[in-house]
Amino acid sequence: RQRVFSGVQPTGALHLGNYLGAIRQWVTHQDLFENWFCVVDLHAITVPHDAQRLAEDTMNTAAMYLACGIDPRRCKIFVQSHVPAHAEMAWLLNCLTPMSWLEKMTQFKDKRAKLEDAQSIYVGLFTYPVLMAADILLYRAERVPVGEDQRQHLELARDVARSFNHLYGKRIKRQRQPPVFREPEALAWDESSGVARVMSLTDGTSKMSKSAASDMSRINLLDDADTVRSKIKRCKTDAGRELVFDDPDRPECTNLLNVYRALTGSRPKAEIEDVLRQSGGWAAFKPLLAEAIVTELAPIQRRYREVLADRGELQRILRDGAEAAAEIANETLRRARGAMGFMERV
Ligand code: AQP
Repeated sequence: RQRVFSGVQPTGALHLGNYLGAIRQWVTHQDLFENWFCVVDLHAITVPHDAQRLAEDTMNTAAMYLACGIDPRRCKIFVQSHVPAHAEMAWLLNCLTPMSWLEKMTQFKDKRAKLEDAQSIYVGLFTYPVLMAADILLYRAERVPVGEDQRQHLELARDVARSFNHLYGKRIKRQRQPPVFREPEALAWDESSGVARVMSLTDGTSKMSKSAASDMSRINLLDDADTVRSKIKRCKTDAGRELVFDDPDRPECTNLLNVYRALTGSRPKAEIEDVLRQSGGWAAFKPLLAEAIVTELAPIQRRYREVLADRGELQRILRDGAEAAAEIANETLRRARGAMGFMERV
C-alpha cells in the first residue's frame, strides 16, 4: 500500500472546511493507503499563538481526528513536535531551498497581508513550506492529499526532494542505495467525498478558515444545532432566485450548494438544482442545508466527547503514533545527514 502523510494545524476549533476538504477524505481512504496523520503543532507557531492554548488545541485536534472516524488501529496519529526529526530536517532543507522559491508562495503573501503588525511576520511563516516538505519527505510518503490551497506547497516539496537528491545523491547512487527522498505526488481530489475548497459564510470568495476574525464566517465542527441554524440563516446569499452551481458571479450560492451536495450523497448537480427549483429558493434551501449539517455533526460531537472522556487512551494512541513515526523519520534523517557529510554522532 502507498504511504500517505497529512496533517492539520492546532490553531483553533476545526471547521467544516477542514472536514469536507481534508479529514472526511482521510477517513474514506483508511484501508486504501498506509496513513500517517499528524497534528502539526510546529506549523501552528508560525503565526502569533496563545501559549496557554497550544497543548489543549493539539489534544483537541487529535481527538477530532478520532471523532471524525480515523481509526488508530488502521492509521498512525501523532503530534509533530513529539518527533524532533521534523525540526532538524526542516533546518537541513532550509539550507538548500532558494529564497526565491519561497517568495513565490501565495499562502505566505496572503497570510502576510493579513498580519498588520510587521513584527509578527516571522521567518517561520516564510519557511513554513520547507517544514511541510520535511514532514512529507521524512516518511518518504508517496501520496499527499492536498486541498487546492496546499498544491503549491506540495510542488515545492517535490522540488526540494529533487534538488537534495541531485546535490547530495551521487555517493548514494554509487552505492546503489535508493535516493534519500522520494518525490511525493498529490492525491487526486475525489469529488464524491468532499469539497476542494469550502468558502467563508460571509464572503464566498475567501476560504473558510479557523483564524478568520468572525466566528459567523465558519461552521465549527463543535457548533451546536441552534448555532448552526442561526449561522446558516444569517449567512451571505444573493438576490438570485434560482439556486444553481458554478455561476462565477454567485460564489456564495455555489459554495452553499457544494456543501449541501457533499453532505447529502453527492448526487449530480443538475438533480439537486431541479429539486431546489421546485421547492422554492433560499428560504426553503437554508433549513435543508442547516439540517444536513446538524445531522452530519451530531455523531462527530458525541464521539468527540467520548474520546476526550478517556484522555489516557488518547495519550496512549499519540505515544504509540510518535514512536512508530520516529522510527521511520530518524532513519531518513540519518541518511540525509550522511549524504550531506555530517560527522556521525559519537
Ligand atoms: N476552507 C477549506 N476548504 C477545504 N479544505 C480546507 N482546509 C482548510 N481549510 C479548508 C484543509 O484542511 C487541512 C488542514 O488545514 P490547516 O489547519 O493545516 O491549515 P489551513 O489550510 O491554513 O486551515 P485554516 O482553517 O485556514 O487554518 P488557519 O486559519 O490557522 O490558517 C488542509 O488539508 C487544508 O487544505
